[in-house]
This record gives sequence, structure tokens and C-alpha cells, in this order.
Amino acid sequence: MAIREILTVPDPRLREVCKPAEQVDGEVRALLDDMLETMYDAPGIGLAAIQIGVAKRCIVMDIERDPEEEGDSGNPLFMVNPEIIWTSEEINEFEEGCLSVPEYYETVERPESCTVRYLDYNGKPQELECEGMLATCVQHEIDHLNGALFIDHISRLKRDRIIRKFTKELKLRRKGAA
Ligand code: GNR
Ligand code: NI
Repeated sequence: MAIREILTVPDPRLREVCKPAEQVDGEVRALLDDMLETMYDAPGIGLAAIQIGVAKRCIVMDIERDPEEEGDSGNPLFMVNPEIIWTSEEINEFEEGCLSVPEYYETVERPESCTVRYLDYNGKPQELECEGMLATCVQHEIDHLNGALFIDHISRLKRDRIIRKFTKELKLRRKGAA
């Protein structure tokens, strides 16, 4: 396993539409392992493969692990080719953040519950009903697979402002390195 670098906005790879994995083989499992380690290290509650530069439809999540608790194994979820097959009418507001948009938090509205169909770590088809924070997280991660970010759900004014801030910081860093 290895901790990989997490891409941040405005990296254009975060806007790619990711490709399905053909099967859950050793290579995909190695990717999932790296993603989990990277997510725990960050720390975060979810991670999509494209956030470490791999354009495959793979996500990992753990909303139970306490990052303060050394060695807490939590409850990791691995999903390959996840698809949302049902969403509730009921909408939830949640303060979201993203490891690819560091230190920015904003309220996002999404369906309160959803059902997701996916292949698990062993390639077995599964369906999971999600609600609350898990429902928010899984929708946030599947957005990543389609090149979408949580800031796409907020006002254009706020989105443009945050993208401009990150673009400016990137230019300054590049200048500093030259
Ligand atoms: O760590 C994360 N926390 C979080 C909080 C509210 C809603 C979504 C998330 S996901 C985020 C990690 C991340 O960027 N996953 O793509
Ligand atoms: Ni994210």
C-alpha cells in the first residue's frame, strides 16, 4: 500500500469522466488499498480514484473511523462501478468539504437517502441503502467519477470565486518554484 498525492482544483483531471473497471482484479484491489490508505492519511471520509489521478470508477469511504483513534480500523467501504439506482424525494442539507478543494466548506442540498449498486472488493455485486452522512458522501464520490465537484452544487458566484482563489495560488506556487 502507498499514500498517493491528492489532486486539487483547478487540475483538469478532476473534470474527467472516469471509465468503468472491466473486472475487480489484483490491480483494481491494489488501487483500492492505496486509496484507503491515502484517505485515512488525509484524513477524509471518502475518496474517488480520480483524486489520485486514476480515471477509473472506484471509490472508498469510511464514515465510522475516528482519525484521532490510533489503529481504529473503522468500517471501510469499497465500491467499483457504483450506480445510484434510487434517490429519496426528501432533501438534506449538509456542510460539505473536499480533499480536492482544501479548507473550503459550503452547504449542499442532496437527496437525504439513496440506494447504490456496485461491485465490492471481491467483485461481488451489492446493493446498499444509504442515508444521512453516508448518502451525502456516496453522492459526493460518484459526482467525482463524472467530473463533478461539490462546488458545482453551490452558486456560480461562490464557485467562480473559489476557483479563482485556487488558480491564483497555483500560479504563485509555480512562480516561486521557477
Ligand atoms: O473527507 C470528506 N468529507 C466530506 C464531508 C462532507 C461531505 C463530503 C465529504 S467527502 C470528503 C473527502 C472527499 O473529498 N471525497 O471526495
Ligand atoms: Ni471530494
